[in-house]
Amino acid sequence: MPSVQPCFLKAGPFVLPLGRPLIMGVVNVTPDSFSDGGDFADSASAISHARRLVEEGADIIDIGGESSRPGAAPLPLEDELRRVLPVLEACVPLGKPVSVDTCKPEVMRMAVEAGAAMLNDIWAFRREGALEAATAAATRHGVALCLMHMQRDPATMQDDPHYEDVVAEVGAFLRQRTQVLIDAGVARDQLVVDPGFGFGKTVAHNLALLRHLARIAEIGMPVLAGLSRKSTIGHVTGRSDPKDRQAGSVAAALLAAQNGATILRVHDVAATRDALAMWMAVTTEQT
Ligand code: HH2
Repeated sequence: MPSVQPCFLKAGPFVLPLGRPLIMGVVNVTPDSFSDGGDFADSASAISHARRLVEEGADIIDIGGESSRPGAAPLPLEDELRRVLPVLEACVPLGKPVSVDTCKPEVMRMAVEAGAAMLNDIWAFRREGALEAATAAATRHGVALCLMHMQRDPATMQDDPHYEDVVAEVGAFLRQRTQVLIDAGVARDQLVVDPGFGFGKTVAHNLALLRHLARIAEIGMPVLAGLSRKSTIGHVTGRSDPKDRQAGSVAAALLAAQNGATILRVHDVAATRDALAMWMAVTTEQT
């Protein structure tokens, strides 16, 4: 696979230039997310939160109805649809690409019908029926697909995760999964890879992945980095409440951008946007 970074990402009707890192704002329509569980659990508050994130500068909105925190209980299909669809329908007219964070093929299909421009799957489309649903979404509707690495499953992933070489193993997994999608007919410029910070990884694994993110970018697909408010930031900063991790999260987002990430999945859009603006002003040669 080529290691040059793509210049744009196709996501439904959108063509997103990747000349600067894009900000993906998180909207968790959940009572139990580790980062903001319960804050936006009803449709009305989730919709107004999404509007606010767009005003603050989000380039993409990512709606999730099921928490993936370690040990989270699986959510029945009907409940996930009831949480996600009304928020998605209200967000599509905001004019930004809307991503849906799901591993269920039925949710993928209905999300695409309702106007989702991207599907984000922490299982990298490995659950039964997901590959078919994602391939159809990409080839028939032009939807972008984000494939994330996770060791084991949310229930057990943090039970003593182990790698010989975390960067090499995560990279090999993402190369293999993107090839599966390409072989199924998905265009390269609709694919995004994600090392899955916090998903079956210790603090040391997460820091190694952040330090060597450029090796993941060598796959030749846009890299999405989701470090926002995660426990590694709590560990490094000593902040036990995820909502107190904004400064650490912004620093981690900048480091990810510096090391090759082109989509930053964050809760704190305004702060991330300002930090990125400073970083871009210094690193983009203008005079
Ligand atoms: N992290 C979370 C959820 N979805 N998707 C991708 N592609 N990458 C990530 O790092 C990622 C993700 C977990 O964060 P959050 O949504 O805030 O929490 P929860 O899963 O508890 O709702």
